[in-house]
Amino acid sequence: MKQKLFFISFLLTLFFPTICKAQETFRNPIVSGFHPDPSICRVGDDFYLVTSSFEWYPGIPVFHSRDLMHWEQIGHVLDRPSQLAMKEGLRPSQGLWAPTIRHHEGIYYVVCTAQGAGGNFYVTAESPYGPWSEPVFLKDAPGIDPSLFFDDDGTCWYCGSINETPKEDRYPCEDRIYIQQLDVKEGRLIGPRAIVCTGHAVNAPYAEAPHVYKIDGKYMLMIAEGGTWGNHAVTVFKSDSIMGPYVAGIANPVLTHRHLGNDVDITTIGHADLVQTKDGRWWSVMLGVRPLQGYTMLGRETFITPVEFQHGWPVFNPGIGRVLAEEHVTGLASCPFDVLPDKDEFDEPELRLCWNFLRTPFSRWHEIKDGRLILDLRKESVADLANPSLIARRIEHFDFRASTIMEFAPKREGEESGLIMMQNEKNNYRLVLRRTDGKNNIALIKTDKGTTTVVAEMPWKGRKACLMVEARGLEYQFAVGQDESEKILLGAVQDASLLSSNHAGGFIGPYIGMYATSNGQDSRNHVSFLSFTYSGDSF
Ligand code: 6LW
Repeated sequence: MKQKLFFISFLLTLFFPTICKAQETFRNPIVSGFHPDPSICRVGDDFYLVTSSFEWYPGIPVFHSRDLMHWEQIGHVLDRPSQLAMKEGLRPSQGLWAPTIRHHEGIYYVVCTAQGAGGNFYVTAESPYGPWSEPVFLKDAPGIDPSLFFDDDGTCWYCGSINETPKEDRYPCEDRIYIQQLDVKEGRLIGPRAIVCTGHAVNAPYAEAPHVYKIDGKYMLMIAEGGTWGNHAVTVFKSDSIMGPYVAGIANPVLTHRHLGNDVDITTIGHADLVQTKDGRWWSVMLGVRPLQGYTMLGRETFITPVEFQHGWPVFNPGIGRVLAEEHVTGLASCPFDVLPDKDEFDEPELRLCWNFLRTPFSRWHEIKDGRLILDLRKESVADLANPSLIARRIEHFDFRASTIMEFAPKREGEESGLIMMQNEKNNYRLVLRRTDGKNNIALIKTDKGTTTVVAEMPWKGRKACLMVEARGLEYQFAVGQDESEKILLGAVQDASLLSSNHAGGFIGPYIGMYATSNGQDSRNHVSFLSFTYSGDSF
């Protein structure tokens, strides 16, 4: 299917070169759903972007664009268990934090923190499509949010944030940005380490997300401050030497939405990275939240805004000073890509790139065969901090419909399979076919802050079921049928805010997908998913 779409789009570009055509505005976010901590680089006419993926596997999605507006996922940086060991017990919101992508002399570098899974590391590749190398862990690199900067002489500089300052030491300054040389041949930090910044104000908390650039012969350090939620901000500093001293820009913070209050369409703007187009214009990507009645329903997403250097300092969205939901394009021709059909019929040998596992799957418990995704029922459940038989994708829209057609015959008490919507092990909805008291039922089960209740349950005959959910903002309506045309509502309208980051806590965003478990029992049973459809109403 993918090859076919690619071929059609190739033919179209041959015969209709205007497919890359001018447009006046485009919509933010550029990558919707849980995609925080973006980092970007350009190679020729191509832009590449990576975001954090935390405990979800494969790790670090890679996106490609030629116009900065349309981003297509082309792979993952860490897609082999040998590269990323997110083991049982890894807590939600641990895992991969804040990658940086850079390109130098034909090699792509991604540097990142694997929280609870080895610390700071980097990988390299000759192509952003992969394969990426095994990770090189930097044992002597403390903290989080690593970044790389290649100076004109080829020297590679590592920049990071030392966090976890004890509470009693937190005022006036806490987290510290440091720079040290990285020997990329040896894979280790060398030479002296300089603490270069603690934020632009004496009481600036959470100095993090650093990136270094060289602008007109000076080193510019750009960082995030204020923490990743409402007080998030971007600040800049300059120095004549890479190791400092860095002097804060007088216009700091150069970008924030903290002064706009909670009642705006986009909040928490921060954690930015810069890129320059071929014709010399600057753009910045950053994370932000689109609150829905105060709830972070889609996690932190990736936004973009133009930047202009005035008197050597960056001005974000000149004349406007904030990130807009609708941005004006500045000289970039629109290059959309072909979007896959909403319905995934598992007709390719590999899973689509949108599908993720929870933590690293060290054994193979799924199979794609004859247009079916088959999952083994295993003891692990979503309530465990494990790698359950669960394959899910990000929820990327406030309003969407999702359904999955499943064939499953529960044989023993406790066996269940179906649709799952989750933020973490303590906050989720499951619409499953299960066996209880010797009978097969469809049950809607809610886990809210760790407390599980059965919302609704009905007897079910046969092994086939279509499990459905319709989301309208803060409301979910679940339904079941023999196929997509039958719709028996199950339970009343449910509260979607249970899956929000405010309610569930943590840094991640909500997922929806397919799930199977025998709830601690031995089982040789399987479930077949024939299709999974997700269609969202854009913006
Ligand atoms: C990220 C850091 C942050 O590493 O959240 O609050 C972390 N700030 O920049 C996870 O996204």
